[in-house]
Amino acid sequence: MSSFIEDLIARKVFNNRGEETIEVDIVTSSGFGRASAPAGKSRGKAEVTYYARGGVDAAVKKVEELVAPELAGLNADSQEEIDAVLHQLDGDSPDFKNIGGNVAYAISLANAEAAADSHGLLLFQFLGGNAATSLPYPLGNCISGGQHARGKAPDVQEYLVLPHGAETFLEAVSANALVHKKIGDALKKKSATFNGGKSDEGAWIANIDGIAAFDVIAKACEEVGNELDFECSFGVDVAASSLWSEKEGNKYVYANEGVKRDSGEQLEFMKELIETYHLSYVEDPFHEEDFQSFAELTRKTKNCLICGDDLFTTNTERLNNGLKLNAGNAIIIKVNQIGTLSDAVNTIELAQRHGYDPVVPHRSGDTCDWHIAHLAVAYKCPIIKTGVVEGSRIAKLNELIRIEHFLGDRAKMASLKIQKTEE
Ligand code: 2PG
Ligand code: MG
Repeated sequence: MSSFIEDLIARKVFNNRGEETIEVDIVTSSGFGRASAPAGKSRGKAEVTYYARGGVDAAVKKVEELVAPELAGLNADSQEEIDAVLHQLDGDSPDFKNIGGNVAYAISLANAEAAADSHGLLLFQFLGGNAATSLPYPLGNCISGGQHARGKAPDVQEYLVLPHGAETFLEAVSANALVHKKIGDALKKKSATFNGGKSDEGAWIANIDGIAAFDVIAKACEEVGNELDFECSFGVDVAASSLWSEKEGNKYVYANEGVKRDSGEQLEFMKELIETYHLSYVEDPFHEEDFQSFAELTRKTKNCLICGDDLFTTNTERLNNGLKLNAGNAIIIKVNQIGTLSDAVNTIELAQRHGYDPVVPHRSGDTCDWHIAHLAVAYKCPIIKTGVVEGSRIAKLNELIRIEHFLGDRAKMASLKIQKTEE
């Protein structure tokens, strides 16, 4: 079976926000791969550029005229070589500005899938081999705030359930669905204006204050934990770069709460939330340049993943800055923050060598592309962060249910740093 690239086709498709995005098909002599790129709304400053001038239309043309002839005839099995050609064609810009990071993403992932298919393998098997048998825990977005919401929603961007006591992926997904539903019911009772509105990620949007949101999700997790007889904890993505304001005198501005916090107060606030609600996961509690505060919070808390998203932007250089200080103990891996699969794998490996847990997430603007499900299994990422409901989220969860089913007796849940209380 050979995996030589015969054709590469690009087209414009749409994501769940109705925004244009790029989809790429790669045909080899005996296989086929397809991938489409997601898009973030609360982006890190250090993320690569999504598209060069001219947007998706210009990108489609460029892929067909410039990239396709260069990749034709190459072996799709050599992912690193394919990704290196993408960097070369981009003129090795630091931010993929000439080709576009989302274009590189779609080509890189379509190539990986085409190579797997050429060997008659599923993507996670091809990338991870026989050792790829552990399923990630689904970290499910239940309440949206910040840049992902409108109205008087909480300032924190995401309230996320983590069913860390589940013994199977299917069990974990069922727990998340139940927590999401209970939260919807509770919001209906709590807020007169709640009309069942949801964000791009399928999380509820309600006019409640931030602390009320903590209480609602805490109660739902406790009830579901009791009903299903395993522990459900929860966490947040503060997305603190969106709250940070130099204009306001270097403060985190919680507009809906009507509170401003300086760096020290933010640290205390985060510590207090972690302790009060036994949070198992906190993403971006500080703005993207504050490595020091990440390090301090990591030192001062236990049994909680302190995860960098905008802080690291899947970039080895930024991760190295964090490693020097022990800033955080987990890292978000978004392939389209950096461009190619090979770049993202370098970051995952660096993180794992230093004991940081890689967390693979969706983006708020996403398609039904399910590749991240395979990446989580292939590279032993203990958590996949995605929504609980909504098509582009369910596409990833259902793919993991299929993978778990396919693995049968060999399937196990990943090991998490969070301890179960009975242990
Ligand atoms: C995040 C993501 C995904 P966005 O901040 O982690 O939830 O948001 O895709 O808008 O950057
Ligand atoms: Mg984030």
